[in-house]
Amino acid sequence: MQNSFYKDSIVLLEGVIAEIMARLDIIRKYKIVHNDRDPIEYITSRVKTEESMKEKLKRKKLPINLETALTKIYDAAGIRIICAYIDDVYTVVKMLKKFKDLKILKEKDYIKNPKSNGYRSYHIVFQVPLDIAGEVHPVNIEIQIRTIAMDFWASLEHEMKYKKNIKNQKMIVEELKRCANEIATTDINMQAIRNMINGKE
Ligand code: 0O2
Repeated sequence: MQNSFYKDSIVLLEGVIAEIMARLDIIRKYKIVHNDRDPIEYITSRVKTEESMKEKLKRKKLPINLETALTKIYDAAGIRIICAYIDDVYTVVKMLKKFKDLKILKEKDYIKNPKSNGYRSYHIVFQVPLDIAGEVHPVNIEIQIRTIAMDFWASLEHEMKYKKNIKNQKMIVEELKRCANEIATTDINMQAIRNMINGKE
């Protein structure tokens, strides 16, 4: 079903994910070999489903076609990097920015500037020069980097977004906001404790 919308471009979308995953894998292994801390807990990836892409194009009042999906929407290919601590998130951002061939198209720090609903995450969209048999294809990928706690919250909030006719929605939204603030405080406290354990404070 997905192939019918993305057609031959599925190779590029899966290719860009594989390319970034491979680069991250090498850095992580290199850090471990050199007794440096691996800032990443785990990584997930996905090609946005045809249904979700069409819904997003519609929501943004854009024409529903492949060209627009690949150029005007930045998250047809997406990677999510989950870290234990807030400092790790920024270490990963620095790590990614060291790839000189990746062009930053968009960057949003929803950790320093959380969304009004409480959403926290660091987003970067890169344009990656994907080399396929000597032919370079510029392909966009959205990378979301966040803590385990932020990810836990975002998964539940995302579930609510896609459910219709939820009872007590107003109360749930308020509760989620309260939890987001509690989680943010816990993330900061965990970081502070870790710094103390490691003699940084
Ligand atoms: P899905 O179903 O996860 O793919 P913009 O063009 O900047 O106005 P855009 O392109 O949506 O908006 O960019 P943004 O804000 O960086 O969001 C991109 C993705 O981040 C979203 O994709 C979500 O995955 C995630 N995200 C952003 N805001 C929220 C939020 O409030 N809650 C949760 N749970 N996730 C969020 P999609 O396509 O909206 O959704």
